[in-house]
Amino acid sequence: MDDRTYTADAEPGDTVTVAGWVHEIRDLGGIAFIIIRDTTGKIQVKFEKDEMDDDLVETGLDVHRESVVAVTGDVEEEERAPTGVEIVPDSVDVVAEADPELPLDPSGKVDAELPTRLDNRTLDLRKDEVKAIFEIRAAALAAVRDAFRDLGCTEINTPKIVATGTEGGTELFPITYFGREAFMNQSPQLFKQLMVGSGLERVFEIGPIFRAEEHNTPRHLNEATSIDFESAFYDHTEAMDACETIVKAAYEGVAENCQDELDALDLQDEFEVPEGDFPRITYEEALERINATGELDEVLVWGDDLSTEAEHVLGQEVGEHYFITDWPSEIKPFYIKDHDDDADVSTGFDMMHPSMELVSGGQREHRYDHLVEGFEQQGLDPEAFEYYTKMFKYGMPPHAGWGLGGERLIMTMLGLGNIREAVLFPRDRQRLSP
Ligand code: ATP
Ligand code: AMO
Repeated sequence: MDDRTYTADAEPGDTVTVAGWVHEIRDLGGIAFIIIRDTTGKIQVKFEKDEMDDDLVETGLDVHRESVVAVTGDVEEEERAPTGVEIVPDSVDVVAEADPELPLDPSGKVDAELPTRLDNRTLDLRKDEVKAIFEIRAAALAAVRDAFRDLGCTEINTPKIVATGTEGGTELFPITYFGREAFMNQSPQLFKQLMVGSGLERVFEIGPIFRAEEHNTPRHLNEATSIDFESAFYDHTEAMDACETIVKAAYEGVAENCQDELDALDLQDEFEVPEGDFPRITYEEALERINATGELDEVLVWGDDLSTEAEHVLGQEVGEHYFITDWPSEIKPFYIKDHDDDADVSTGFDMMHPSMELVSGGQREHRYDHLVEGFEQQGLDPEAFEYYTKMFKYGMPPHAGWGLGGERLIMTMLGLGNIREAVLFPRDRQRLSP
């Protein structure tokens, strides 16, 4: 089947077979056209009714839009054709007929709401500007993988069915595992940490995380893609350096490889690779700057988490990617290390896009006694985590790392209004299929 020519490769003078979807049918009377679309572009097929075999004309023009057809014919130059060439067909084969009632219009002439698009993702992805998001996502992840390799990381895959949560008990999806309680993993956190004490030392993972988030929002998914990093002998500042490198690499990969896709999204002029160092501001300074704007109803005090509104206010102030460092220990998880000279302040950091949080990370508590104490302080049962803590008795180096939300990276990079647009088949509170 694949001795066909892609539409983009059809040159005048060639005899070709192109196979693809019927994008458009235009019947002007004596002359009619169908536009065929494949992954490389579109091409016009011309039917001159008086000059062509009736059966051929009938087969070509009775077909419904979005059917799959294979057309064999000569390629000719034609100024008036959308791409400057057209096929004069010798044969038309209807490979897969499409129902005349389409649930959405892939030519984009009729807009569809996001739920309709997600219910019919296959058709939705026939649109250039939708396909472009996923080509860009793939290019960004490829660049991220390369950049991790350049940093000396090994790619790992950790279990997604686990015995304990790590990111707070309320957001776990429980499952039954051969009669035992188990959960879908919220983060590779504990497993990636276990690797820094192994022979691997510096690792990354790109994989799914599962969170039973309370609310349906435009920036939360119940199944998301986490880009995780962890390195032995790194402190939190080195982890932030690595974070900056990876995020910039994602943008650079897209700038280098996705100009057509950026064009399809009308972003060719807007898209910019972030330049310079991302500012690093402390949590305390962040509170001061937010409070100084007077834009929030409440005054933020030490120990408060930043609400979505507070993040927006600060994002407006800073206007570029930035880090918030030195968070209060009490609002960071048990695995984050406190500063040696002030136990109230942690090494935890977040990396922010002006519109939302992209990354959380920090230096980790690698001292066995402190780690077990931390569990108790947060009301967690250290015994349930014994599979993790016991390895800290056998030589666990200082280490640091972070987790970056893959969909949020793409969403903010492309200015998408809803995180669901950056996932093929999103999972949210209402959506379990397709
Ligand atoms: P016939 O060519 O048999 O007389 P017709 O009168 O319907 O049939 P034209 O007058 O040639 O066809 O063209 C109709 C419309 O189609 C015109 O607007 C013309 O510009 C356009 N057209 C003709 N040929 C092409 C082509 N190869 N590609 C794009 N547009 C075309
Ligand atoms: P955190 O819980 O902050 O940290 O998650 C890290 C990043 O993952 C993304 N993210 C989400 N994206 C979409 N939908 C969700 N429901 C969702 N939840 C999280 C965000 C967030 O910044 N173990 C730590 C990381 C670490 O310290 O290494 C963690 O999971 O972009």
